[in-house]
Amino acid sequence: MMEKRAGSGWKKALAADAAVAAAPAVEPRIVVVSNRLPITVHRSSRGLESRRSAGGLVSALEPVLRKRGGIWVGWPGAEVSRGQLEALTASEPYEIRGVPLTETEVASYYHGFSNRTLWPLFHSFAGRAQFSRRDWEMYERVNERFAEAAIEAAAEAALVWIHDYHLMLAPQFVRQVLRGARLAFFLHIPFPPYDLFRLLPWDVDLLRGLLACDLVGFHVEGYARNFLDCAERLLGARVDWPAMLVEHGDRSVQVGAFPLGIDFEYYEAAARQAPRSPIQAERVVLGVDRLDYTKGIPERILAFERLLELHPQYRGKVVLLQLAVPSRFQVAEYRQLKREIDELVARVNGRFATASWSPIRYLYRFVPTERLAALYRDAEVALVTPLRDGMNLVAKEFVACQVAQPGVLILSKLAGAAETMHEAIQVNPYNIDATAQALHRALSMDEAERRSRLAALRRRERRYDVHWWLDGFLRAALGAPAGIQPPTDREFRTWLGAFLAGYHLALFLDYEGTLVPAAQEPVSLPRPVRKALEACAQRGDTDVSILSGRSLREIQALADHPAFTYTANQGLEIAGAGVPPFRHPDLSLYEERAGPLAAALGELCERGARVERKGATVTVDLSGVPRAERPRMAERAQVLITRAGFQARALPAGIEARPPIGWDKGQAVLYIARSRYGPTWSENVRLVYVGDDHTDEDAFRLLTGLGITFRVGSAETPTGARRRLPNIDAVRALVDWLARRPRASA
Ligand code: ADQ
Repeated sequence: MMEKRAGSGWKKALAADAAVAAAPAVEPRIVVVSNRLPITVHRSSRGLESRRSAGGLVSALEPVLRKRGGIWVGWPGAEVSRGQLEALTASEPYEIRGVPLTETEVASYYHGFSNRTLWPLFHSFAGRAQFSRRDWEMYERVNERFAEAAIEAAAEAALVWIHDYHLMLAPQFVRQVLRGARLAFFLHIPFPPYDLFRLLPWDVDLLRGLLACDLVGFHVEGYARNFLDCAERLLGARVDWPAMLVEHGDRSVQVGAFPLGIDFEYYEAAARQAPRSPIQAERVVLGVDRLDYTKGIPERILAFERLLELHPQYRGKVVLLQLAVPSRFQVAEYRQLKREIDELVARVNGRFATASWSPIRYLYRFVPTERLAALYRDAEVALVTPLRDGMNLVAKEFVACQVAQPGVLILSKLAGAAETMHEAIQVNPYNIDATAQALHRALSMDEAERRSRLAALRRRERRYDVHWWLDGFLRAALGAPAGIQPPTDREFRTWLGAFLAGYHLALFLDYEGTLVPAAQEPVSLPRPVRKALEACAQRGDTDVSILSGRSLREIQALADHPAFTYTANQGLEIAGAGVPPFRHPDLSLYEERAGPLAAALGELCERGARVERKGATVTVDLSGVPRAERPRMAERAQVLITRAGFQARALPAGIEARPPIGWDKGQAVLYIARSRYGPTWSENVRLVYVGDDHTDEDAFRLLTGLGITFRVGSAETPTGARRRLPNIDAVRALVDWLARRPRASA
């Protein structure tokens, strides 16, 4: 049967809460998306049954949905039909929608990528993380499925709010369909520092997944900063550190710390109403956790053993009561951990137990909230010592339930909760001796000190409860979206100042999409850009090269300046200041062939494709074609391209025909560098390259480590460039700064 929170206590808690929580007058309808639903469905001999799901995420979100209504989308835990799930959840005050998953999907996406890769890595257990391409691919597919369910539920919602590490790609899939939706994400576990995060082979994919949101929230500022640092260093994204904004393509994403609280009033009321617990007569040190290696249960048992060794006065008097709710039993490490704890408990009990006393009482089961509240209330010490924890709600639940004799909280420094719960006795859980000493200190602390510490902890948790958290998060998620800020001189200085100091600069700029808008009709260089480029060229320490897919004649006429060097036909033709003219010997042949090929490909235009010919290159743009038809049309185009003797290259939404010559924009840049500055050019020349499309990616790849590269435009497309610039205006600002930058001697 489904376990419910105590009805009357709950209603009372809600009524009291309504008086204190500063909720907005009109509460926006929200769609919550998480891996687990608040109930887990099981199939047993009696048929389908549902049980309340255990864990921090459900503890946090349940009161929120109960209060506001809305839709909760998630995996029910077993294969059930929509109708069956509706019947099982009919009494809930909000709608529940299931995302059905097969056993294979659960094995690979949930037990695999989520819990064998992300969970250990994000909790700083890099050695335990396994990296499997198959699991990753399943994670992608399942995230897409959650996104589809979210999209369906999002019709009238003000916000789609996606939760936790299982669904870090889902925002991107939702964004692809609902361009204008309000999307937010909250991570319930730590976000690791750059050095750990980049171990993940799919690091940038996850960043891009999250950056499809308007708001990305974390428990504490440290995690938010780690995330910004990764976005800046791995994606080359622009970060406004004081405002905690990160630019992603044409949007700014707000990042922030939103420390999660608990439903304080509810726990307090539950503790006041709960009957006497059987532990009231004993001195109890309490541990409450999901059975997880991050929770530090073995270390805690060892610390308790050490206490009994160092301070025999506690033998026969104090008990460690450890509750552990079963978790992720399908993952081998969790089964191994269970065995390890069983053995440890048996060993320590065997060592110290007497006929009337056992030092450790260990309950491996879910305990309903009313009973849990009584245990929290009657414990003398809560020993909350995770090795790493996003926040940890047990510490907070304990202080909320401490309504009788004041107890003491011992809290790991490595839990997010330690950032605010200053009055707890904080320990490093790996330091067994220090934890044993902390236990001694807690068990011998005088009442005045216990009372003052507890009062401060309770005051804070009462004030910053789950409703406060929700209001803050929703305000940020629904607030005005931050626009794109033009890059500042300070940023250019940070990115390029030291790199350029004392060197000659060879500046390479793509033309269409970088210096002028990409358009079908040729656009000549606007005056202000021309002036800035001229100013660069006149400095004497800077050479300007312009690159284009057009023919040499065309690009020379458009940019029109004798001081510039020109690279045309995607690098196959080079001419202009300072370099011997270059024309690839096969260019004419392919220019001739490109005309008929473009005409042949033109047939596809009837079905919505767009064919564009630039010199010897022909591009088929399929973005106007319905998604389902694209593969067939691309295949057809590929046949024509190959038959014409060209090389076909897949584009994100199309296909390109290019001469089958191992020469591209990157080769052209190196040709210019070598012929203009000699073979040892890198000793005194720095390369900066700015481009906006896939042909520039060849240059980005080749110039990695040799120069600084910028990709212009939406950050949703992957890039090999070192940094990104949001738009053409930002390119102009960069060129302006380069023209004004301090000289080497300055
Ligand atoms: P968890 O890792 O699940 O949550 P935590 O925050 O401590 O960790 O929440 C555990 C929840 O499960 C608590 O509400 C607790 O009462 C309950 N619980 C534990 N053992 C139980 C038992 N034996 N019987 C019944 N209930 C039990 C993740 C992150 C945390 C983060 C939360 C919320 O790992 O760091 O605080 O999400 O964001």
